[in-house]
Amino acid sequence: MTDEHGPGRVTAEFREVYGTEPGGVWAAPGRVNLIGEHTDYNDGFVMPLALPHTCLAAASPRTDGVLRLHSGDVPGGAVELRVEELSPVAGGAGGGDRGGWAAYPAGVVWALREAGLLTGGAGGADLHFESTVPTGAGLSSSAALEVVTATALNDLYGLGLTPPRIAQLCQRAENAFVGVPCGIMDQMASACCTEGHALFLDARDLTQRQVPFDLAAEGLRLLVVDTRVKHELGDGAYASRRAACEAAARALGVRALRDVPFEGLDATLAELERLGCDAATRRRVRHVVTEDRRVEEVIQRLDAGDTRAIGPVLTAGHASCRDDFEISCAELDLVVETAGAAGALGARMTGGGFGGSAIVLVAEADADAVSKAVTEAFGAAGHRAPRIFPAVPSAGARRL
Ligand code: GAF
Repeated sequence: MTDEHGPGRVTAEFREVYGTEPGGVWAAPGRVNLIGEHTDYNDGFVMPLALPHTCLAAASPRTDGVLRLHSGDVPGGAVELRVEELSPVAGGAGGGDRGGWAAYPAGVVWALREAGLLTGGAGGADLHFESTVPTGAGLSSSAALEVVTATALNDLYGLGLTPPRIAQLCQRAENAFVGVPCGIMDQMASACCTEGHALFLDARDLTQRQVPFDLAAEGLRLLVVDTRVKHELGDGAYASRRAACEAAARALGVRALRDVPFEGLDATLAELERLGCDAATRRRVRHVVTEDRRVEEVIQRLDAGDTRAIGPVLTAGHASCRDDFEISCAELDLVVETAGAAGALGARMTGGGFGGSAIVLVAEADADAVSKAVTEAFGAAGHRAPRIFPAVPSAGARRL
């Protein structure tokens, strides 16, 4: 057995738990989002990149319709379920809000069956997971767990699913089985990102483009600052933001807020006021419409080869998340303010918000000073020390 997070260790652990050899080992990464927050469920644009941190799964198929799930990161034995009994209502293993990590992989198996992809006794499997994606940090540890499960079952059962289809089924699992009304970004990031690139995604039709994002070549670094303030998507605030956006789109008679043109934004906001929409909802709309525009600006600057120039756009995105979408918190704001004052090129919260992580774009030469300034500011404010590490654009889900 090896101590390293890798195929050797999960294989050895699988053997120990199940007493047999696994049929293979798969990996799926966590992500940070460069820009495009809360735009995915508004059919808009996002731009995540995969982290080197992965959820690994060692897995084997079974022929008796039994699903066994074991995690090296959670104390306790394997959870044992019958595939045919999985239902979003009963939850089998219990849902995200219904109690536990096993709902994510169980939900994926349920979603594959619901889509008619696993029939008869198919779908049974033994799975052992180990993850280095920090949990509750807004870095998509849940999506990594879902996507590694679907990728492993796709191979084990020869389902022929493409990465975007895998992402859709994982989103279905999280929405309907776990009960979290997330968009498609995190699952697409985990399934489709490639090394050295950010993923420019149109969340309406899943059109995607791999955008070269070679920070080292430009003497830059993207830091992740995990504030260690627990972020929890199931707590209702995410759902209420989503509901406000959908209500505004209905009031305007458009399919989604993506269809509100940036150029006519002031007129749209005036129209919403006339229709009786409250001020908070109008701010939500302004965030979504301006955020889509910021994704386009980032793309233009990256296409022009000017990565440094995306810094101010990231910082403007943070202000919009903080003031208009109201999903930031004191710790995230402190990262952005302190990093900016210490010489960072730009910074913003990343992911769902209400805690979790921020990203900081910084010249390599300034990275240590900026990290130190942020850590000291946290100490002075009486916050727990943040965890800071570089985001190296990494590969999406794969068999190892
Ligand atoms: C969470 C969700 F899961 C994503 O779908 C996305 O909405 C994000 O918050 C905000 O951009 O990560």
